[in-house]
Amino acid sequence: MPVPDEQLFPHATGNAISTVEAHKEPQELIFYAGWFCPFVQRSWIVLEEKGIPYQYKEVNPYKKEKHFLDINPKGLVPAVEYHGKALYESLVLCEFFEDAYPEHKPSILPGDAYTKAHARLWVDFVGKAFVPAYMRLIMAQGEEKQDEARAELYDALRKFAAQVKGPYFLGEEFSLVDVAIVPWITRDHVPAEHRGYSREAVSDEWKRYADHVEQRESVLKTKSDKDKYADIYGRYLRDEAQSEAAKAVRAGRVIP
Ligand SMILES: N[C@@H](CCC(=O)N[C@@H](CS)C(=O)NCC(=O)O)C(=O)O
Repeated sequence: MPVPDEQLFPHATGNAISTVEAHKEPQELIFYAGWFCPFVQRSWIVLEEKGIPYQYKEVNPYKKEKHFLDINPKGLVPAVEYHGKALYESLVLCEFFEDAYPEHKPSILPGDAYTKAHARLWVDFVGKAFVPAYMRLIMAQGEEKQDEARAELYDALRKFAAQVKGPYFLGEEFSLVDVAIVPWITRDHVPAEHRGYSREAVSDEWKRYADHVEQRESVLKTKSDKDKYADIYGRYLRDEAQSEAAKAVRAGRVIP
């Protein structure tokens, strides 16, 4: 039986349409993407930042088609084929683009070893503390659980915001830390409309950072229409989503 998540709007909308249109031609790097996916948006932002030639291919990862499973056995977008070889995991892909295309600037990781390690610590924080807290909030049912989840999310965001040098996480340069978190900022109208979240309630630092980073050109170029995201998030808000991430959050497991 098809899972409800399979019923996806089939293609990007808004600004992201022209970006998809500009990347139809075959290239040695094929980017398997889902227009709706925040993890995809991370890798997509890096491709756009660096002007790397790539071919965009839309995939519905909930269908678990054989060709896609051959590329990513986890059946998740994003994934790439590079010279016929497969890779996946959004942050691994971001670092791969950095390493495989050194002549394509800007760099998303600083050259200095300490600052690079510091950036990776906060990318790790985004994955382990922020993303699960964000998902728990949108999936929480009932006022009490929602208040608890919102407090947990605010706590994570305040810790993050306290480290922001401004205007980007590391200062003047846009980096992997910004890439790791910005797709969820782009989508935060969902908790704002349905879970009592607001940027100002987190902190002034957070609001200033979020308002700035969401205006980055690569972020705008990979963004679809707000109402299309809202359709997908409806399943999370009703706690009906059957994605691997939703199942993991429900079971208290690490998000795959
Ligand atoms: N850890 C993965 C997560 C990717 C992910 O969960 N992608 C979702 C779409 S946003 C997916 O493909 N879901 C299909 C499913 O859950 O069956 C990454 O960072 O790339």
